[in-house]
Amino acid sequence: GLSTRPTRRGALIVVEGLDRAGKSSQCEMLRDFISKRGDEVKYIRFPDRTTAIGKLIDSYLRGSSHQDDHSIHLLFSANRWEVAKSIEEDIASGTTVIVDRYSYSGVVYSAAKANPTLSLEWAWQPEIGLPRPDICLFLSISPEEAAKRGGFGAERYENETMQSRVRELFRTIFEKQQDVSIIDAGKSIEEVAQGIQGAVSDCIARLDATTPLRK
Ligand code: DGP
Ligand code: NA
Ligand code: NA
Repeated sequence: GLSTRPTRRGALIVVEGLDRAGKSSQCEMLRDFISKRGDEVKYIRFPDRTTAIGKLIDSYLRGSSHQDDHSIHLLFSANRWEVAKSIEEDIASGTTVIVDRYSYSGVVYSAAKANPTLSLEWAWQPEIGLPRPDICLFLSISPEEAAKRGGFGAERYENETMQSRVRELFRTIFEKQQDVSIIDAGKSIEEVAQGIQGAVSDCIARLDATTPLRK
């Protein structure tokens, strides 16, 4: 008779790093790599500045509006929650989803503000229950290498003080976190891409098609 083979689910791949680590180009190259393997793939990024919440975030990042630290934190989180369902549906239907920044940026950038009532622990709470990545690739870049890549942009957080706090906090959370691949993003674009492709191929090979996405 007809065999109904269940669709192999897609993978949830998160790419994290400081500003100027090369996340966007690497995400595009990874999307092409997965597509060439013959898999369905989507590339999304957070913050998604196109939604109503995303527009508030965009205005805050460009310095056009003020927000309380907690309030903007919850908006960034809400901006992920508003897409969570569609990520789950894509993955269930066999599409691999590459996400440029996720909960890790969420907690780290907010906790870096050193607001006494905005701890890492507080910052994690609204992230609980979001689809959990199968792998997180952290593009690690030294302050020296980042400096070579040119000056900061004009957005909030794009300054030395904030970036060095963010770097320290990424290190702190990724020491404890499983399923994280630290990629030396100071290498050439091709070398970085190869490192990412190796880690992602291993992850996909290990994925049990019948195991649902974790929360
Ligand atoms: P990008 O569009 O990737 O350059 O991100 C914009 C900036 O917002 C960047 O400095 C990182 C920061 N960011 C990204 N996600 C979050 C988040 O969830 N919370 C906070 N506080 N900042 C975030
Ligand atoms: Na940025
Ligand atoms: Na960026």
